[in-house]
Amino acid sequence: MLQNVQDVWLPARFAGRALRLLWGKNKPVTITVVVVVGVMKIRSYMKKQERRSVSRRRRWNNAGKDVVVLHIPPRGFFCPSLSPFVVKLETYVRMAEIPHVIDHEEPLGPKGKTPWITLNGEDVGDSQMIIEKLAAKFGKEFDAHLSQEEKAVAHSLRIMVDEYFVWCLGVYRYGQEQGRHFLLNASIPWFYRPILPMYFKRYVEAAKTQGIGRHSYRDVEEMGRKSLQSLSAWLGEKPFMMGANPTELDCTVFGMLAFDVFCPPLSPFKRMLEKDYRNLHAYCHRMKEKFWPDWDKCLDPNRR
Ligand SMILES: N[C@@H](CCC(=O)N[C@@H](CS)C(=O)NCC(=O)O)C(=O)O
Repeated sequence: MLQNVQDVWLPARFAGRALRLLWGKNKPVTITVVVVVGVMKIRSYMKKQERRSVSRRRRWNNAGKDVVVLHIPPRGFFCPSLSPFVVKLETYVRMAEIPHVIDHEEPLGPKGKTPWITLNGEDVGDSQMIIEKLAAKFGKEFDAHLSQEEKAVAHSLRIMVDEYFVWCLGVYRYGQEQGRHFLLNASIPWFYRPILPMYFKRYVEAAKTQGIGRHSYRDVEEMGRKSLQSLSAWLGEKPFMMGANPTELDCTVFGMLAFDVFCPPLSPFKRMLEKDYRNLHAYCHRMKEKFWPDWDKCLDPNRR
């Protein structure tokens, strides 16, 4: 480390002195030198990035026939991912026992979102589209045995969780709590920290466009409660959402609730799960035990 600091610091001091000298003697030449060196540095950085991206792409495309490369952000301290959609997809891949490798280098995919996959050289984004594609390709449609009515219920519950309840959580986490959960649950590189408030602000704006972000925090909490109440009532005494066996819907529900069940800080939703909807709480533990026996090994050990 000390060696590295000296490697950078000494040449930088030397260059600074040389530039000061040159500036005193000839300003136009100094400016030209700074511009030329700057352009050369930027070009060499861009070339290096290009080479890295080519080698990464080669690695992903050569992962092996029918091996899924799962592109996701680095692990969390208490939950393998802070993203409900990542936990959803990874749970599905485990449920279906599809061979896969994890990539943390490029978490944002073709749609600018995480998770995404590369399969036999093809990139696919969006957890639901990926699950449907994998289910068809590997013959792992866990809801194939359901009646049309049951499929309709499973679809509606999935939409409630993925497209509605997620906003209730987001308004709480990014709006009311201003992203505090992020800092408690994952190691965020120092250079990302100044950008985070911008990301949270963008989310709050998106929630306003969606509509839910225009309600008071109290109202949003109650809207979220109704989703949890519905899930809890539907689950009842069943081991899994659609009966005795797990289906795709379980990946969605577990993915969305895992954070509140397993991670700090205490939130209104965590409290609801612990006090009012205990069957959902127990269900999350059941899902974790069944599909994530290596849960602890999938956590970031660098917890402060
Ligand atoms: N419908 C997408 C949603 C994915 C999503 O919203 N991911 C979030 C993380 S939870 C994300 O990538 N956010 C980054 C951004 O929007 O810039 C899916 O099911 O995969």
